[in-house]
Amino acid sequence: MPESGANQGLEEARALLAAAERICVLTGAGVSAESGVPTFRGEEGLWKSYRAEELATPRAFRRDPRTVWEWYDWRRGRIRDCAPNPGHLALARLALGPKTVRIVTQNVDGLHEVAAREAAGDGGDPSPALPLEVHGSIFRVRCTACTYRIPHRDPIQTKDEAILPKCPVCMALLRPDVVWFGETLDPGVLSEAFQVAGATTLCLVAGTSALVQPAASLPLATLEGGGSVVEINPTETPLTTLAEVSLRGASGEILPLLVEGLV
Ligand code: BJW
Ligand code: ZN
Repeated sequence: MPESGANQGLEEARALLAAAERICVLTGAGVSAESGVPTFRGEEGLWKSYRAEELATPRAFRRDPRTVWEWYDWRRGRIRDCAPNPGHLALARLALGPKTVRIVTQNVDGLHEVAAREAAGDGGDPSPALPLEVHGSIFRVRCTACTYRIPHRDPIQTKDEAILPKCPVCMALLRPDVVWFGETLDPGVLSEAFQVAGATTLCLVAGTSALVQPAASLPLATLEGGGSVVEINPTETPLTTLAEVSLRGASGEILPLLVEGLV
């Protein structure tokens, strides 16, 4: 039964987390909302009245690479100024603690990695808290024609199509190294994510509308494997009725309360 009574739900979720040997954490854009990163769906997800589904596609990039790069340049600028929030940091602390935890994120903003390094501290090993990024990274670019791929954080010049970034190897257009609608996810990353989700005792799902496949099916793999799901989201999602506990609220507030005492 989904449980939304604030305190009771929190205690129940805490008990599930405490008992779990292996935890898979699935995050979405909502986890970064309190850092100032816009989510995709809903009013605030709009940019110049475009929906993500109209811009995050290979077709949109083929038709109008300048507009698509302009959107990414705007988002990269917003994200560059953002820092991890208490939700990212709580998850990083959980993953660096005694339990076996794997963070799987749909986010491309890199904030889980920043949180992992911050939580590990100088000389600490952040690797247990580094996420599996199933939709890529907004701060990497790759060639549309060859295998060239490189980290890239600087602003992109988007005034004219002729000056969009080009591959230094073959001169074809560079694009953000993210997964667009209609594109397949990296098979190695995807199979690792499903393997982790299927073998986990608890899948903690935070800040995702759970609409975009195949990531939205990861918690279903946990349920099929006999594990349970705890959800954190201010609104209901298609996962809510399947979750053992569904906590209504902001992940930046709930996650620190949830992991308190476990790490
Ligand atoms: C808070 C909060 C706070 C707010 N605290 N929470 C099966 C059925 C139907 C369709 C498909 C299917 N299989 C594949 C498809 C097609 C498609 C798909 O899923 N479409 C759906 C829309 C129906 N999937 C694909 O095309 C995928 N490829 C694929 O499957 O290949 C094989 C194939 C191809 C074609 C046909 C069939 C098979 C690829 C999907 C790639 C998604 N890419 C994007 C863009 C990434 C790059 C970029 O950032 O620009 O990924 S789209 C966008 O959505 C982004 C996100 O990672 C993803 C998920 O969004 P997310 O994170 O859930 O964000 P929101 O905004 O939706 O939700 C935020 C939530 O936070 C809300 O619930 C808020 O309430 C909450 N929130 N504040 C906690 N403070
Ligand atoms: Zn190239």
